[in-house]
Amino acid sequence: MASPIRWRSPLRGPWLTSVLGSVLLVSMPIVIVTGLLSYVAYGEQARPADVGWLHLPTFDWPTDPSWLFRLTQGLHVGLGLVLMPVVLAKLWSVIPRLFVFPPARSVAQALERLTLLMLVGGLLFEIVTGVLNIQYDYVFGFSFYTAHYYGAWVFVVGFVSHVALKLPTMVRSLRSGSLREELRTRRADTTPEPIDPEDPDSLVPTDPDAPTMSRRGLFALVGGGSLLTFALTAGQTIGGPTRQLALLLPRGLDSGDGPNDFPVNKTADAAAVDAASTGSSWRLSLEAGDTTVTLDREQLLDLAQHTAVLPIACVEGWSTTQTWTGVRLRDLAAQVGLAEPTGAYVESLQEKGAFKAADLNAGQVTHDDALLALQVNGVDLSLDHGFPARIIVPAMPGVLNTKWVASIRFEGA
Ligand SMILES: Nc1nc2c(c(=O)[nH]1)N[C@H]1C(S)=C(S)[C@@H](COP(=O)(O)O)O[C@H]1N2
Ligand SMILES: [Mo]
Repeated sequence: MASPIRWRSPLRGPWLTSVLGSVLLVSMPIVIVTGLLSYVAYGEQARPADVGWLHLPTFDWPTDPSWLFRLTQGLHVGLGLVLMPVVLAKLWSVIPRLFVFPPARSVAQALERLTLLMLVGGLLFEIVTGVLNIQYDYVFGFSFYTAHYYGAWVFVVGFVSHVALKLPTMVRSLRSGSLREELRTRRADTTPEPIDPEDPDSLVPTDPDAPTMSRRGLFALVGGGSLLTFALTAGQTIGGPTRQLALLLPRGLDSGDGPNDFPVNKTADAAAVDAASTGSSWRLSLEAGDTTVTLDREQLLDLAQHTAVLPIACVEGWSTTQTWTGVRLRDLAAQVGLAEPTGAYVESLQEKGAFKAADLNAGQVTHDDALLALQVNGVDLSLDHGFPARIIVPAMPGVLNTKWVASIRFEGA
């Protein structure tokens, strides 16, 4: 197969591609599975409305352990970001293939190239939409959830076919070299991989240039890139002074004062929730069937208070663990005569925006630590963190922990 461009890097070859590929083979399934779990955790409302048979069988997202979503979503976003340098290196290693002419010589090969298009196109699309979502830049004119979900399936089909087609080659190529030896080889001693007579499409250049770096140097560059990405993102989860380093996850750099000093996703200003509607005229409306009970904040504080240490874990990958105090959702259901609520629909004072309401499942309403929080870290919630009252439930995606709650409608008999 002829390429119009002469690719001459002596580092390129099936062994190098396979080493990079094996890293992705192990790690990408984690990104895929945790992403699909996020789809389950979000519940009915965030699911793309019309996905036909692409609907996965779902289950009620559990409430134990309380760090479950923190872990799955942290892995999804964290690993997704950290793998970007590996993906780029892998693409670089196979780039001559992109320019081969004619693009396909047989039907089988045309199909193979179609799966490659799905693999690379799907992955780049997922990276771009994912990163833009983290940056809070909804520049695209479509729903992030729908797009990222469809894109995921395109990528998964490409990924699975690619692995099925290339696994034997990968295993054979990995055996053709030794990582340990390559890690000891300096630039001056770096030589091209042997050309495999049985593989005319080999990535090894026929007229290689002199090396400008060793393979060890290339691995260090890629690993360094991943480490840098990690350093620029992990602070959002670790917290403390490292938070200021999390430049790639800018959300939540905005935070409050004193005990309320932890990341704010959307400020009261941004949600157009004003101090007047949250002041002394605020009432919480509790509903079940035809029963409605209205309570003010004093009355809520007179009910049994419960304290729990729980994380907020946002879909964007950041998380923060705080000590919350308030009324158990179970006790609020009892106020409207429901001993065993099977779910709840929570609405906020916010009039516009995607996150102004949320559906909770049975476990999320009845858990001992499922709260309508009035306080955090021993003081009243700040307006930005949801004063006068907010939902906080173990293991629930951040987005469902509605702030500035106005009403809760309980379901159940
Ligand atoms: N009413 C309302 N509640 C909301 C949101 C919102 O935009 N409006 N954002 C949600 C999201 S996406 C997250 S991650 C958490 C963040 O809570 P915090 O801002 O107190 O950290 O609040 C959730 N509750
Ligand atoms: Mo969030």
